Amino acid sequence: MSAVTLRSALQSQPVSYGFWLTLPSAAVAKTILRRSPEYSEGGFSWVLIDAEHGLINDSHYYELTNAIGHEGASPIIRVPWPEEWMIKRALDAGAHGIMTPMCHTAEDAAKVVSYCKYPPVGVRGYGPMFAPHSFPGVKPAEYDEKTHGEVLVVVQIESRPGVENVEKIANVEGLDVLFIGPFDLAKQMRVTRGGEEHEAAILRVLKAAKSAGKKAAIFCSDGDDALRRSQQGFDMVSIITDVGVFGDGMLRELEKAKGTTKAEGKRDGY
Ligand code: 3PY
Ligand code: MG
Repeated sequence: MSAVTLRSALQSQPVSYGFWLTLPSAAVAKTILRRSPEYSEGGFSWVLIDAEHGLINDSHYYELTNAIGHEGASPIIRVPWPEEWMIKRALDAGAHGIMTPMCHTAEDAAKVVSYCKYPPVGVRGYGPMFAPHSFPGVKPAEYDEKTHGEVLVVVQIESRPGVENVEKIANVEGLDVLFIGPFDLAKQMRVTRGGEEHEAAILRVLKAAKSAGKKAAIFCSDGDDALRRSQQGFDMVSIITDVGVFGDGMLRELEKAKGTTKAEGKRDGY
């Protein structure tokens, strides 16, 4: 079994469930994970620490990766941009995997793989003083020898060139997961989210990932959306964001308190 929880989950579970952390709060992540079953019993195997659009920066990484790693899930950091130095800082702070936005070409993907791996495979700079701490039971030498090579490399397909080049991207060695950002995908392609072209692009990415033996993942607005995507064959789905739950949950209870419970419509946002 890999020290990277999500890698084990992707190998052993039909679907790997995760959620989006946009607040820099270990307490929020732990509260959710403590209440959930183990991933092998249907719980979460990963948490996306969102340093692209969330209120999270690299001074939060160490505490968040440790909190999540020790609750039995993999902390995956979405860095703001596919920059070498950003990826290095996220891995050194203890990320079990890296997600990068806006992968347009196979060259983009190959660079991300290279930034995630030590030489001779890649170019990652050396200095993992703190990286092993978020992997329960992993000793420093074990991180160097094995675990670093198992960190997950995830790129987001969320642009027209990304879709047009997706078969080549999917074949990049060392890349583990193609992750669709449906919101950017629609905006960048200038098509309607949920419309025919958008769905066709999503299915093309799914097919390319599967044909290349890679995992396919997608951001979902809620559990219904996540169920539909997993039934389509996605291996990894996020079910909602932390703030999505807080906002919707508070409103639902307020409506109940006022005796004005409304029928809930489809959730359609972040
Ligand atoms: C998108 O939908 O663009 C995403 O990146 C999901 O967070
Ligand atoms: Mg996006």
